[in-house]
Amino acid sequence: KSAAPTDVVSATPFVSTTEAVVPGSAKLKQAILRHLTYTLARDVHTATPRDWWIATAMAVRESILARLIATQGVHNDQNVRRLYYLSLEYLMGRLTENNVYNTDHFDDVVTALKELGIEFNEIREQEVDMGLGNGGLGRLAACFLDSLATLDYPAIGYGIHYEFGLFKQEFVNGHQVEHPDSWMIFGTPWEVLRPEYAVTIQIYGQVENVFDDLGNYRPRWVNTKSVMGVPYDIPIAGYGTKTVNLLRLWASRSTEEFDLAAFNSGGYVDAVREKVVGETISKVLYPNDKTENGKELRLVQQYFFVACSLRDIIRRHFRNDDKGNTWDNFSDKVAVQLNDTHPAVAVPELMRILLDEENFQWDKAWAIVTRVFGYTNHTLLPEALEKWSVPLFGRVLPRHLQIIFEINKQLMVVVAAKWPGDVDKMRICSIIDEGGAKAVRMANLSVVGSHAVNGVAALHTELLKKDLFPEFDALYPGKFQNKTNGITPRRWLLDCNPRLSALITKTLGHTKWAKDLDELRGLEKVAGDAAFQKEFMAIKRANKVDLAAVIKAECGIDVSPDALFDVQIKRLHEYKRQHLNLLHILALYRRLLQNPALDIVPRVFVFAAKAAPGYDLAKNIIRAINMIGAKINNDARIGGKLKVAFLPNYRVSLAERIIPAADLSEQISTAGKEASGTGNMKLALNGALTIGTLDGANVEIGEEVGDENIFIFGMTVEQVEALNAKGYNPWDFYNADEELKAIVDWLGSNFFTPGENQPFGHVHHSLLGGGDPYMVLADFRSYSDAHAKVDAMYRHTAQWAKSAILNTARVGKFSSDRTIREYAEKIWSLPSVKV
Ligand code: B1N
Repeated sequence: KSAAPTDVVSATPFVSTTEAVVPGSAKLKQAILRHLTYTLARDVHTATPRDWWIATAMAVRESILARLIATQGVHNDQNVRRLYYLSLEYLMGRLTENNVYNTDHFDDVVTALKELGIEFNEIREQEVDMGLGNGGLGRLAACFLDSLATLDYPAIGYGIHYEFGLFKQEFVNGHQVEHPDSWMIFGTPWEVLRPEYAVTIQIYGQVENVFDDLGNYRPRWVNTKSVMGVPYDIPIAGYGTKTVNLLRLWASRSTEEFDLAAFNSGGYVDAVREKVVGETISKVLYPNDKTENGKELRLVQQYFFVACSLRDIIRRHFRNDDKGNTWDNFSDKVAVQLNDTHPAVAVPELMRILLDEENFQWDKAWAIVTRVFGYTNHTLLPEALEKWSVPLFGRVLPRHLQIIFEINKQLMVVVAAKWPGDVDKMRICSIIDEGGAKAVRMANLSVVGSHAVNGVAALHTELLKKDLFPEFDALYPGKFQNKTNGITPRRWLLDCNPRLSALITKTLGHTKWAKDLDELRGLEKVAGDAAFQKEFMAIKRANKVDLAAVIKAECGIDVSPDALFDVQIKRLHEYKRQHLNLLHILALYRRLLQNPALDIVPRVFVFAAKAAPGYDLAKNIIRAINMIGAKINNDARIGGKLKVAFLPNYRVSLAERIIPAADLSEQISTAGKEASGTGNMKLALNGALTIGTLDGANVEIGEEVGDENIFIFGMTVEQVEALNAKGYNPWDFYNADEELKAIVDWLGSNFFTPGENQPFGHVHHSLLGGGDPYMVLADFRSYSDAHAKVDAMYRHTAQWAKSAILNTARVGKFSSDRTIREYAEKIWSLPSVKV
């Protein structure tokens, strides 16, 4: 074996891989100019802002790639145990600023650019977000990669190199309009193509049932189509450490064999044209967050990236055969985490490799598989639990379907032994749903195929055990665990809120907090200090001035930084109840119209949210907020006391502008429906107070910050269950509350869009005729009362400031570093490795 680490090659011909660039603004300036000339063919006179951004990224990249090579070399030489994170989504956002901060190049970059007459703040706006995810699940994967590298855990993320990430959102007359997100059309300096690790995988075809000479069943998967996966590597630099891990994303390419038939019959040009089929697999991210649609291409995407990744994992393991690696120690070296059920086809795929390619006996293969996998569940909502129609599954992956049937057969034996004669238990546990059209239940497959299953917040995990999987919890005691989500404090405080970061560093006298977020507890003792409160609130105000400029530019709305910024930013979903927020806005507006002298704290309601393109109700809620907002914003009668700003195209880089400026964080899902939430953590960390239900991680945020520093309202999970059991009728709440009745009727009218017929009919219907499945009306009054308490507290500037500071001081638990340490200890048995 050569001495060079085999996972890494030189990325650009200009960079020496052996000699890291010594930090220092002079060296950096040189490197920037070198890349301007030799990578971009520009000089300082013709360089565009985009050129400066790329040259800067390329310059910083040099030292990151050098560290990547070193890290992979150490991991390889020490034959370390690694964690492989399989996720269909990574919501990375912009990479440059985070990489600059994590590698401690910030001051040098700013200085170097200043000497060249360039502002770093301006060029960083050139970078398009890497938006390869829908929402919390994809962003969690990105935060985990940051923590894994920061804590020196050997880890590789695998996913798909989508050509189009989550759609761009625009509003036209208040309606959401989607546009393709061609984020990589001009390339990105942060990825490296690795043709030498391309793999070819098989899909479709049939299974031939054949027997070998000894009479053993040796199925053969034949007449398959081949697809090639080409990996792009994105370096993941840890903060304050030398470790650089990688995110490996697969792009699909047609192989020559793929269209041989077309080639022979239709001739050359048709054959080449047909090659688009293979390229289609990695074309586009499905924009559905929790609404599964069972589309064939989605299953093909899942299998494609899983098959490519497992091939790569196995290659890496056997490359170290000289260090003793065999299948016998595979599960000692390999831990694979399934980010929800989206990569669950990895379970039958690894079985297939072991059985059909490596000739393992079933039991030995199954023992390896179940030691390797862990499964994270992210939702209890039934519409989000993946199911694949059996005929569809059998057409795409015939051999895998056979294996799933065999796994299920053995599962049924175990279930029957535990509950003799109880067919109900068998029906519930079965991987195959037999009620109606037959379907493969991917969650059941994931539970059975993994050694550990976890929920993402304490409450969610309890409900996972009690409501979704009580039988499996009884069958496999100890398999279910909780791992409360977290967020990386690097992106979500250090990078996005430099003013507050500087104040914290000055006050605590160190920067350790960015790596040990519990250090923020040190702020508790100054929370009541008037001078500190003044500084803290001045920073909040400065961040609000910045956000006000964004609101002006994006929405054309003037807002005052002295108003209370009331923020709800997340995917648009009925269960998240943006329409509850809207009802409260209508109530305030009506109260002001009826009593113009009413003394309320001026508020700016900030929304940002994308709706899945086929989700009509969600889109109608967006329209309602936009049109009602427009009316309120232009109504001189209320003297500017209320403003509604719906910022278009919510994405990571926009969240980074909104979160530091928020006073109030809306976390108002129906209790039991939001598995965890992570925006709640980001907002609290940046000094926003939460108004929220006892749902997901809100419960734990309340435990940390204390009851007097959070506004909890609404029904508990138990109360929701009881009301459902008794039979919920929204009309009871509508008829019993004069104000509620008036605003719901108002919403149902065309007051806000004269001339239109039932413009918000969909929302209105969901609240009354539709049965209000998320009990918006039931929680309205308690929500409105909680807002009155918000209003009262905000008037007491010192009290509000103290609470805001205590929020920042007390949410250290929600660092993804804590989460990752728990996974590493309790699920992955993963030692860290210092580079
Ligand atoms: O995962 C986040 C949690 O904080 C949120 O509470 C949870 O809603 C979110 C199908 C999902 N659960 N399920 C999804 C995404 C895409 C898809 O196609 C389901 N996202 C969540 C992180 O744990």
